[in-house]
Parts: sequence; C-alpha cells; structure tokens
Amino acid sequence: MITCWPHTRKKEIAHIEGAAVFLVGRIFDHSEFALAFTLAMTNHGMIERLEKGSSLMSTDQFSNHAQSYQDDGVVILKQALDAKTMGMIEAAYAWSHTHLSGALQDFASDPQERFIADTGYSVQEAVYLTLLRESVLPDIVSALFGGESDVWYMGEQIFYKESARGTRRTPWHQDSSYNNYFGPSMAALWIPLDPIPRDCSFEVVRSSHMGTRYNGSRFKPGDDTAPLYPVSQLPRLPDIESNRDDWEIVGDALAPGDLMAFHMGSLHGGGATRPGMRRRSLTLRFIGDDVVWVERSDTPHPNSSIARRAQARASGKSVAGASAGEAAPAPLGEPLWRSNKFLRVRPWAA
Ligand SMILES: O=C(O)CCC(=O)C(=O)O
Repeated sequence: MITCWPHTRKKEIAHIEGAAVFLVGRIFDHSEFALAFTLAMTNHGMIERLEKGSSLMSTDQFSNHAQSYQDDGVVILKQALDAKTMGMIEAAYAWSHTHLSGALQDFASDPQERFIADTGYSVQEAVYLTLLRESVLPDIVSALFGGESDVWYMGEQIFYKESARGTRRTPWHQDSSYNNYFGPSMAALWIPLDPIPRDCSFEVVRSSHMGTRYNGSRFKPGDDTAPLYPVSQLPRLPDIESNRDDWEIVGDALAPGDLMAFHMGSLHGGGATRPGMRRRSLTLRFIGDDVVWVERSDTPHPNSSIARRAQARASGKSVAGASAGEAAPAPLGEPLWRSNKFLRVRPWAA
C-alpha cells in the first residue's frame, strides 16, 4: 500500500489543522518505507516573535517550536542569534564567497545581474568548524528534532543576489528533489546576513514537506518550473508564484539575528531583490538519525546545476554529499549517519 503525506494546498490543510492525524508511509520515488508522524491537535501559531533586544533564546524556547516545525516544516526564529554568532556566520560566509567551488551555480537572468549559489561541505575549514562546534545553530536543530536525535552536518550553501536593476526570484523548489536522502529529521537553517524586506525574503509553503514531491526546477531564466529531470515520474512543479493565494506561504521581513528553519522536503523559494539591493544568505543543512538513502535515479538535464555538480565531483572537486543522478554511497533505506561520511555536531564528535 502506498500512503502519501497530505497535499498542501490551503483548503486541504484546513482539513488537517486541529485534528490528530496518524500517517504511515511515504513514497520516495520508486521506493517506499514507513514513517510515523503525529500531527498537532492544536491550531498553533507558526511565528513567534521575541521581544526585540532580548537575549539569546534559551534551548527551551527552541524546543517550544519542535511541534510546529514537525507540522509545518518551517519556523521563523526572530533575534535568535547574538552578535558573536553573527560574527561566526559572517566569517563562514566570507570564506565560502572567496573560495567558490566547482559546484558554483550562476542563476542570473541577464549579464548585469549577480545571482549565484555555491554549495560546499567545508568541515575542514576553521571558520566552519568553529561555527558548528561553538554556535547555538546545531542546538537549534537538535531542539527542532525533538531533542532525541543526534545531529549531523550535511553542508552549506551561500546565496548572493545583487543588481542595479534588481534580481529575479529564486524559483520555488524542494531540496529533496536534488538529493538522494529523506526522512523526518531534516533541517536547513536559512540565515540572512543583510536586512531583507518581506517582498524580497525567503518563503516556504506550510506543511509541504508532507505533500507531493515534485520534479526539481532547473532555475531556467523565464521558466521557473522547467523540469530538472526531463524524464521522470515526478510531477512538474506547480506555478506557485502565479497562484500565490492557493498556497499557504510563510515568510516575513528578516534582519541579521533572525533565521528560518525548514524541512528539506518543503517547497521554498526566495523573493526577487530590489534595484541596488544586496541580499546575502547562508543555508546550513542538518539531519537526524532517521534520515535514510533513497533512490533518485532520474537523469538531470545536462544544462542544470545538479548535472554540473555531479561533473565537478567526478573530476575530483570537493562537492557536498551525494546528489540526484549519483549512486548512494550506502544501500537504500540505510540511515545516512552509518556511512560515517558526515560530521556529527551534536553531541560534538570530538
Ligand atoms: O535565498 C534564496 O532565495 C533561496 C535559498 C534556498 O533555496 C535554499 O537555501 O535552499
């Protein structure tokens, strides 16, 4: 039997809010395995604001978000990071931006636009080691996972957008379409390094981590839903941007010190930037002990960033993890952490 997590259009979400739903099962492309998930009985608030000027959130405060994180696949944490942590984040971002890798993705839609993303797994670099060992970020992830699981680091991604005329949107997509692992305990921390107005901010479709998994976007200028996999059973991404009212979109104006945590199966995208504006963000990805290798055998479009990433890896360049179109380093269904390929960050693997 195949049981899917519920679809995530607004009207359908209304059916699951306020009710306890026990769901077993999940399709991971061609493979299937069971997951158990209990959804909240309460109609929860997703965004909790701290008083401006208050000190760091305590671990308890992060734990208070665990249920809404599991239900919604996203939480916004305002002023969760102090100046010291932001200094560590700035240092890590600066290192990545000055050491662009073979996995560099250029998404600019015209020559004047600067819109790049770069992905790495830089645990050999002091700035990343310090950030992972000493900052509160892995503790936030541990709390959002419910405090029971160890936490492993999967790699970082920087985004940089700047143009005199403004940059295009980051197309809606799910990270899970690009990777060959999945499970309940997955978290990406999206951390802005510049103040970001609401219309330029990062956005996530609420509870979409429990819905359909779509074909990826290959970020083609002028066609945001152009499929990553030309031949695939995964349905083409819906045109969320043209039908925003049909989707429960979570986002807010953000400032340094804020962050958004999202499940890597969530539909997410990023606003266009305004003329002259610079928007820098760092995404850090983590998993818990219930994340397993899944099949992702579709062949990515040759003119896609994911294909270029695979080529970079094949030519010996350091590129994070394993991704779509590449063989999993361990048997399907096996927890990732057993591969010993990823740094355990909580408890710290001294
Ligand atoms: O910053 C953005 O606009 C998009 C970020 C994103 O897609 C990610 O962090 O996975």
